[in-house]
Amino acid sequence: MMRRGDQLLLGFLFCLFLSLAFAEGGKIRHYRWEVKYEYKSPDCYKKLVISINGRTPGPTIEAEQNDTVVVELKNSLLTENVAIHWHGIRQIGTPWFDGTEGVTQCPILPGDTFVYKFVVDRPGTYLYHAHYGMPREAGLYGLIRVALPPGVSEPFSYDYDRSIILNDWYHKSTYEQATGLSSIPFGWVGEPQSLLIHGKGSFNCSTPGIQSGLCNATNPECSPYVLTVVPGKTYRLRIASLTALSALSFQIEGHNMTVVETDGHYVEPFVVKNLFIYSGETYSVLITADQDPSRNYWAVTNVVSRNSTTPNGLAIFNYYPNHPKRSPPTVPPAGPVWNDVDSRLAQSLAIRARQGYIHPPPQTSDRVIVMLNTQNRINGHVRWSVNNVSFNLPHTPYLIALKHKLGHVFDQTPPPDGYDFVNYDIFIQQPNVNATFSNSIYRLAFNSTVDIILQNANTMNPNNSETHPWHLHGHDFWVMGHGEGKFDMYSDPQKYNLVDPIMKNTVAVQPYGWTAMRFRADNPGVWAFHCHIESHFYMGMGVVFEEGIDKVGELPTSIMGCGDTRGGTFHKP
Ligand SMILES: *[C@@H]1O[C@H](CO)[C@@H](O)[C@H](O)[C@H]1NC(C)=O
Ligand SMILES: *[C@@H]1O[C@H](CO)[C@@H](O)[C@H](O)[C@H]1NC(C)=O
Ligand SMILES: *[C@@H]1O[C@H](CO)[C@@H](O)[C@H](O)[C@H]1NC(C)=O
Ligand SMILES: *[C@@H]1O[C@H](CO)[C@@H](O)[C@H](O)[C@H]1NC(C)=O
Ligand SMILES: *[C@@H]1O[C@H](CO)[C@@H](O)[C@H](O)[C@H]1NC(C)=O
Ligand SMILES: *[C@@H]1O[C@H](CO)[C@@H](O)[C@H](O)[C@H]1NC(C)=O
Ligand SMILES: *[C@@H]1O[C@H](CO)[C@@H](O)[C@H](O)[C@H]1NC(C)=O
Ligand SMILES: *[C@@H]1O[C@H](CO)[C@@H](O)[C@H](O)[C@H]1NC(C)=O
Ligand SMILES: *[C@@H]1O[C@H](CO)[C@@H](O)[C@H](O)[C@H]1NC(C)=O
Ligand SMILES: [Cu+2]
Repeated sequence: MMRRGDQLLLGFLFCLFLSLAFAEGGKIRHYRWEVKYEYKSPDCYKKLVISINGRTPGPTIEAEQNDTVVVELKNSLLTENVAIHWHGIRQIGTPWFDGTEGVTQCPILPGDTFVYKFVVDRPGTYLYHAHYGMPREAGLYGLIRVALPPGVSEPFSYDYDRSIILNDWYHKSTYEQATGLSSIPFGWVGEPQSLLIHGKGSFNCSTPGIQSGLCNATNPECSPYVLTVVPGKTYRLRIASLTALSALSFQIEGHNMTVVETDGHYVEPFVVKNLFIYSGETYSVLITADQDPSRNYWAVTNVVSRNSTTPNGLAIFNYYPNHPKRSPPTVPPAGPVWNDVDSRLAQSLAIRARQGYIHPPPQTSDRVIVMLNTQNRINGHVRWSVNNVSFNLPHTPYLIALKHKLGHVFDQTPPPDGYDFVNYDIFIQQPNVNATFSNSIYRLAFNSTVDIILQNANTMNPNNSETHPWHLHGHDFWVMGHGEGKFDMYSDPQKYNLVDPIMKNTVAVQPYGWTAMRFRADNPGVWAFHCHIESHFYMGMGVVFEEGIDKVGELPTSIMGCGDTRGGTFHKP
């Protein structure tokens, strides 16, 4: 019989062998995660949160380019399903591990373990989060940092690499929120109670009506996040937003920031005092600790684009060796006003690919899909729509349905490629706000070049148009242009940036504006494209693209088990 020590040694040697065997194609990064409910007080108010291995934000995945990430995910949520999306990872060759329940997989049932395995093929800053229902905003999110291989350096230098995730935080459970959104009369989720900087915020416990014992302002869980810096050093700060609703500005009092990366692509550097960041985006900025080192400074995040009641989020930019908890002697800067659309548009227009790292876009496209973003009513429900179609998911995930030719499980009529440009006034409340439900999808010719024009419009409220950050799965796209008002199909394409457009996976469309993007449909699979505002997607603001389904390899059975894939009664193609 083998002694335990020998077994461990053997196991160790085996692991060593595995990592050596895969050394050429990158290392294996193995994570074992347990997802469960826990009481936490991230903003001093105690509520049930969803944690990964006891933490929210969850553990950061650290990998090198071309490594394989393996996440063994155990769902210990008693009654709730889960799935995790690896946001910004294109899943080339593994479309079934995109983690989009209803699109690429069945949900992971309570008690089950699911293994995700995918390659991180590009350096940069990415995210992961729950993509089933609304649990993302209950705390199920984190960062993926992919480093360059040893010996390769970034086109900018810094002394230290740090990261923070920004989030907004609600006290109501996601169940209450989802129920309100799908009820008649409609119950809106309202503005978040606080903003979190890397999982820490500060709700005012003296707010009238707060049940005693639930909120404790001196709980160390909600002491402000501290970013300690050494005077004179330069920091790369990776900033990510996973807000449920809010568009944010982020700034560090008295310090400028140089934007150098977004969504895994190098940006031609530009300096900002505050960074606008939308849900689903990541940025790297460089900050030099070159101010008076005898004091600390505020890091502030505030809501923009909504006339919000949410108080600003605060963290401490701590100059070593000052005490990390020492409050800065100043009043925190208020941040930009919420309705200054011009400044936000200016930042979007300033983002260009870095010289030397430009991926030239195709100069023409094969297909143009204009997507009118509207708020509507269907049978008394408040919904969001694209070209008058409000999206809902079928029971059988599209990837499985398409691969196994289960044509009956979703509507086969394609959704519209545009809207009535001539007669639709984007600036007014519509006389007829009715729209239709559909689970139909866009089928794209494999390897064709597709332009998407996001066209914003007035909501069902007077003089109101909202900001929507759109996120595309399975691809990066070129940001060809942004503009105000109604997109003109004849003149606006002439203003496209065909020279050095940035590539991204998430981009915002501003109130009453348009955003044009281009991508190549060259990643066989089925990919969601949706507004990253949790409640908007829940209310139908999304579409699905299929491309090259015939080139998708055999699907793992682990993604099946729901809808028409139950019990494997269908036949293999
Ligand atoms: C990563 O893998 C791709 C495809 O196999 C290869 O072209 C590239 O050179 C690799 N990069 C690194 C840094 O290993
Ligand atoms: C907290 O709320 C109480 C009651 O509304 C108010 O008096 C107090 O000024 C608030 N504190 C802060 C820091 O906003
Ligand atoms: C609040 O938290 C502090 C620090 O953990 C603790 O000492 C104190 O007893 C708590 N107060 C209440 C009312 O629970
Ligand atoms: C920040 O940048 C602005 C504009 O370039 C400049 O006027 C200001 O002096 C800079 N502030 C610091 C602290 O470097
Ligand atoms: C913003 O909301 C506040 C109330 O929270 C209101 O007083 C103010 O008029 C609003 N501003 C605009 C421009 O709608
Ligand atoms: C909109 O739909 C409702 C049913 O939900 C219907 O009663 C109403 O007539 C429709 N309005 C128009 C203008 O078609
Ligand atoms: C949207 O669809 C509804 C229901 O089919 C229809 O009544 C309405 O006219 C359509 N609106 C637009 C702007 O196409
Ligand atoms: C896709 O299209 C590009 C540009 O036309 C071409 O270079 C490439 O070979 C095509 N790839 C495939 C897999 O067909
Ligand atoms: C909407 O905006 C227009 C133009 O700015 C203004 O004339 C009108 O009074 C506003 N209406 C409302 C309901 O705020
Ligand atoms: Cu939206």
